[in-house]
Amino acid sequence: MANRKAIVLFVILGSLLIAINFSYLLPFSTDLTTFNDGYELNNAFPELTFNHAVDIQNDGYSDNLYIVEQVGIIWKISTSMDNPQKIEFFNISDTVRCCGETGLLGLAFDPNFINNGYFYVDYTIDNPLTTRISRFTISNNSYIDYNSELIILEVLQPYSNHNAGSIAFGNDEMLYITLGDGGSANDPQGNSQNLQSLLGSILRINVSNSTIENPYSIPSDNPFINDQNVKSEIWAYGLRNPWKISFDYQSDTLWAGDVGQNTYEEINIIQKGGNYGWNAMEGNQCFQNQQDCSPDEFIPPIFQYGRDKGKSITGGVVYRGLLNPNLYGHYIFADYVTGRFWFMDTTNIQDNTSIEGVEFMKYNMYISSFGVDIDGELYVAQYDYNGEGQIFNINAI
Ligand SMILES: [Ca+2]
Ligand SMILES: [Ca+2]
Repeated sequence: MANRKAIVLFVILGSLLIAINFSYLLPFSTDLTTFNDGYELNNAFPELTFNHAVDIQNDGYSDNLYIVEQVGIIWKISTSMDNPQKIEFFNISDTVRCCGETGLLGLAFDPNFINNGYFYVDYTIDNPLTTRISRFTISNNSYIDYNSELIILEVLQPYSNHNAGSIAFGNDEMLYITLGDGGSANDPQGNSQNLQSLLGSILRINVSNSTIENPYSIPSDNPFINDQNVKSEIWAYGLRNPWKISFDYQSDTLWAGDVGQNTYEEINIIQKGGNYGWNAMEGNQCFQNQQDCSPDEFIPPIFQYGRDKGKSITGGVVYRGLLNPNLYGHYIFADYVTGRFWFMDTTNIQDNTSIEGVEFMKYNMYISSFGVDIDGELYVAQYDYNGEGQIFNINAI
């Protein structure tokens, strides 16, 4: 009898626990797969899949969208067609060292691409491990002569990770290049605070008169041009792995997502000559209790989040399109690992003043890049190891 009572009690208690657990867990487990607050991802090109997609760009004059695959291929898609095909635009897969954090990582079209056919890529080569930024030229009939490659800049990479690799032109028509701290962990070589190293920095160079002998020049208004002890290419430094920069051309602001080490992921507005703290600081906190850390010396992130929200930030873009009026002027970004999306209203932003990121979606996928088409409409790249990655739009529900 005692046993039977115990069993009955056990069943009742168990049922109660299950009921409680279900009522508690149901919304929570839903949140693990997807969470939407006002917006959702929609497949932009349902018929098309991509292999290790890492960048999305437009060419500044046509409705073509360019999807960069880390393996060394760039696909061209016409956004005005109903069911567009992907057309191979560029292929250096035989040259590129891929993958992990190496590969073809960045693409930028020359501000005068329509006339000169120039575009720029950032990719990794082996023996020795090197980041290379090159210019290629496309002819009028869309043919690329691979012999047109003009190497702009090469930077040795001490370790295979933290190569950043995002490149972009500003309103000033200068080329901005992101370089991570070199890699490994904790910046063991101290590159990010070392102004004699290009690593851990955002560079700014002039490529408007590039020749093989003089592939770039230093803009006369670069911050360290008169300092003999500093690499004059450096525009900003103290960055760990600025995976994705983008210009908001309307406000003339350069946005960067900087991937953290152990604790914080950062969004930064990049200023001329700015020191963003790494590896003295991680986010708003002194890194590993460094004795010499003086937070006032560094530019703090505009926004940071901790390990409860994500592990690797994917910097985004300021939305200036028409289809989502409520997102106009908002910077939109995500976490690569957790698939959480945030927006922040940049309308009244002031220098170095933090603003709140609003988490508005979560998807169970790896988000590697944001990009916009010629109309400023937003695209999101899903990174996939098996060639099944897709490109999405963000739309109001
Ligand atoms: Ca590296
Ligand atoms: Ca920082």
